Amino acid sequence: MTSPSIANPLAHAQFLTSAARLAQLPADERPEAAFAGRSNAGKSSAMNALCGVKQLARVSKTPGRTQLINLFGLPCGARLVDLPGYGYAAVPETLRRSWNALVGGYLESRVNLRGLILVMDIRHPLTALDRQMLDWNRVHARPVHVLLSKADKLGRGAARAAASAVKRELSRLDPAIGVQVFSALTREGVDEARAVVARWLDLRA
Ligand SMILES: Nc1nc2c(ncn2[C@@H]2O[C@H](COP(=O)(O)OP(=O)(O)OP(=O)(O)O)[C@@H](O)[C@H]2O)c(=O)[nH]1
Ligand SMILES: [Mg+2]
Repeated sequence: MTSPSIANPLAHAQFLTSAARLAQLPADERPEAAFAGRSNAGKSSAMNALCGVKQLARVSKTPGRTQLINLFGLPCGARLVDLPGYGYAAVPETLRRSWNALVGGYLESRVNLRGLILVMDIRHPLTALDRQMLDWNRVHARPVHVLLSKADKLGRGAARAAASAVKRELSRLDPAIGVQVFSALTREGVDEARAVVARWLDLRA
């Protein structure tokens, strides 16, 4: 349960900078938690919900428009990272390749990345590219937590069944991967997801 007396450890996040290339990222000495997922899966909405602001990360109705790594800073110096989405069919090959270099490079090289929130539309989980993200991430065996977003689009029973199926499937890959139902719209699962990120970043409310 959310209590107004409990402060949000992810409050007061502010836009820091965008990077189109790895070289444009800020020095990697501060802890970061990254949000990844298919275009339109609800990454920006999830980040906004966790931070408790409406428009921190831009929410787009046009899939695939966010092609940059967007970084947000918390007052303590830790950062939240909105990674560009993937899997949008109309993206040309050159763009696909630059996305590979940017996101793959970030996941493989970023030593201060403490954990990866992988956002999947609960109606279309575990795409081939979601699995590729998990593969890239496995290089450093970083914690992964899956948000099955837009749960409000399904009934409760169907959402629970979808979550169990994804859990079962992922536990074969790595039993440590967290999986939860999430909705930025109804705020279902916001507290649980926020607690995971706060733990990764050593934040206290
Ligand atoms: N019903 C419902 N719609 C949602 C939810 N989360 C996001 N959306 C909608 O889904 C669309 C995409 O949301 P974004 O948060 O922009 O998705 P994204 O993954 O950041 O998309 P890109 O940055 O383009 O990759 C928007 O129209 C949102 O309003 C949710 O929990 N429930
Ligand atoms: Mg986005």
